[in-house]
Amino acid sequence: MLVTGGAGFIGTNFVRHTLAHHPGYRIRVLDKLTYAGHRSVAEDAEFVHGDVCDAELVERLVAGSDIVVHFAAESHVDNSLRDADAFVHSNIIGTYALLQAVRRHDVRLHHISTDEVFGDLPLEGSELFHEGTPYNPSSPYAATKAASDMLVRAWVRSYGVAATLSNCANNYGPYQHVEKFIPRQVTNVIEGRRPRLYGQGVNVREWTHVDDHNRALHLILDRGRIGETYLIGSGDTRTNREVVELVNQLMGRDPGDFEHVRDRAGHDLRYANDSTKLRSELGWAPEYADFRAGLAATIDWYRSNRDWWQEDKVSTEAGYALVDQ
Ligand code: NAD
Ligand code: TDX
Repeated sequence: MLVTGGAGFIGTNFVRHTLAHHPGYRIRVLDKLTYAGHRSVAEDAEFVHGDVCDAELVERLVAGSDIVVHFAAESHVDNSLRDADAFVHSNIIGTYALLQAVRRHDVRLHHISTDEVFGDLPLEGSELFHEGTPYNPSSPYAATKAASDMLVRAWVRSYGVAATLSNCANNYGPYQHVEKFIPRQVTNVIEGRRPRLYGQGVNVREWTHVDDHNRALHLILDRGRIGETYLIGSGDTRTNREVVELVNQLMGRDPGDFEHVRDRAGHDLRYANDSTKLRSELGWAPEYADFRAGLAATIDWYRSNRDWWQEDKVSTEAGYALVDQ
């Protein structure tokens, strides 16, 4: 199994999960080790340091694989708003390079995507994204992920590539970069800073534990129908303000002790996935049904693994300070 982006947040957890629960796989990771990659974590798998856009390298690695799981991407919306170059490069050209290689070598591909390709839902109401929701991305990040999904679908239809796709909601758990919402607030509190809430904090996200995402991916790898898309989401939606209050509470602080900072440009209002297809076809259900317990365990992980995030924290906060976030 070739895992692209296996040194990032979800990829790292995926490799660990696969080695622990699916020992039949021999894993090779391809990762560029951008600011978001931590090589040390994927020690148990073979590691290739390289760019998924490097067509020759990708061709060679794909030729020696039975299956490719494609996580590699630039993943942070705020970064894409500052400079989208790397997003267009890695997310679009990288997926294209992989598709050409899996097409030539007839190798199964699973493409990891996001609910952000659908744009957002109104704050009020109970509407959900589903597999047929039209694409309407808001941010440069989401637009490049939408483009990569479109390429995969076209390669399935036009060339018969054996690919599946999944669009997951917001993940949380260990090894997530401190630029992202939950680890940023948790590490702020550990360092004696106040959490930072964009705007009024009314935006809603659906929080899914990374292990539940990875369990869904293995079900799709084992029994997903080729050419199909599966939406993944726990069903647990919360406003950002509620999440910050819970972080404060779980860390023994006054729940209302946070700062409002400048809102994100084009900030998507609400994400919520209808994951009925995944649940009914493949029998998936989240094991982390209790977000509070999952968050408490995640907080413990950041408390116990300061060495893992300390350096990233300094550079990340310096970047946020430049744009008043
Ligand atoms: P991440 O930023 O933590 O990790 C991305 C990894 O990809 C890093 O190790 C990085 O070095 C590597 N990478 C980047 N560009 C590369 C390139 N050109 N060649 C090779 N490697 C490259 O991201 P993540 O949160 O783990 O997200 C993984 C995937 O899941 C992405 O495709 C993302 O769009 C998708 N996704 C993420 C979430 C979420 O909540 N984090 C939700 C849904 C979908
Ligand atoms: O300091 C912050 N304060 C804040 O209020 C940060 C970093 C974020 N936010 C808000 C913005 C969002 O409404 O919190 C919410 C979550 O922010 P992010 O962690 O940046 O996630 P989001 O933009 O929702 O995208 C995430 O989920 C979908 C991942 O980063 C994507 O890779 C994935 O595709």
